[in-house]
Amino acid sequence: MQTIYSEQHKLHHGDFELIADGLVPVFEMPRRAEIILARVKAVGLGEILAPKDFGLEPIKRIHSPAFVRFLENAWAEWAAAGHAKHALPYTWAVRGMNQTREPVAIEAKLGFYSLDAAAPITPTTWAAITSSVNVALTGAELVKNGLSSAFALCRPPGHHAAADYMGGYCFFNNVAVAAQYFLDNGAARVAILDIDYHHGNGTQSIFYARDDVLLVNLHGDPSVEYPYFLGYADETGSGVGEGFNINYPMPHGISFATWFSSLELACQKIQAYKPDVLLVSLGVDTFKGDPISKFLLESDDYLKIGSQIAGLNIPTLFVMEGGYAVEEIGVNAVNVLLGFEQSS
Ligand code: SP5
Ligand code: ZN
Repeated sequence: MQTIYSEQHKLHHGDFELIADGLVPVFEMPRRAEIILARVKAVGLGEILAPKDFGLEPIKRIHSPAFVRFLENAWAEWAAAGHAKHALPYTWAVRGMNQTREPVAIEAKLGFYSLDAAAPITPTTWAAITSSVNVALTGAELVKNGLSSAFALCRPPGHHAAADYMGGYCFFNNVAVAAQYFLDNGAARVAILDIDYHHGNGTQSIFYARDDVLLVNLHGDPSVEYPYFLGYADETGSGVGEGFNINYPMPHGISFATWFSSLELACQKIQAYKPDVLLVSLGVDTFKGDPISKFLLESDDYLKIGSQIAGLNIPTLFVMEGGYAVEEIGVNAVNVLLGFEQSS
């Protein structure tokens, strides 16, 4: 399997994120991608390719022009306002406040275009997030042109980002942009399987009213787990999209066997949909050693996940999302790909 990777990811390295313990050093760091790349090389997974530049048009098929403009200019505006530390939001428009009028002050724009204070913007974040999308799009092009699979080693991740907000370490929704690319280049139906520990709220929100994308999410129960405000089982899609959004929320501490039975159900739904292509939002923060998560998967379990996905026999693009047990992230992520290859 070919891997698409760019050194440009290193240009995004935020300093702090806000969690329950206060401002803490970011969990989402460059070393994550470096460890995965090292593992790809160590096992000889396949060729490693640099991304092509697809420009902003494919991004604007998913994200609003105003949001794209905000991200492109955010650091310059933040610096011009006299701030030196990495940019984080701290005020949000909640129920009853104006959620549609873009404010002028960059401090306000940050809250207007975000879900939380976990996606810090640095002077070079823009270069990294556009590169991460290009990694996903390059993988999509390879699969569109006939490869049976590819691995987009995206960083920063994307599945918490919606059409017009960032959050949860995510800025552009890489997997959503890639899915739309397939649809714009000949595919009639695509499926997205999101196995990151956290619900992919951004991807859900982007495709919620559509029937050309089947989205299946396996994740921690949002009543007790981030992103808290989306990801329940009764969110099944709206309008023509009714039935094309499927959530499998699961409690903290769930066994792999129970988690895997949800994956089997997910695969049945995907099989029945008969998609032209499958995209996998590949997060390995389900690992027992993950510092911010509460599932208990072990490294060998990831081989079985890959094998199960291969059983669908659909052209597949893997898109990297979360995973914060940094030293083990390479083994865990690449085990999914090895399990897939061994059963293909
Ligand atoms: C892409 C991705 O996986 N984003 C995840 C963002 C999660 N942010 C919220 C983390 C809350 C952590 N709370 C537990 C802290 C334990 N010390
Ligand atoms: Zn996650």
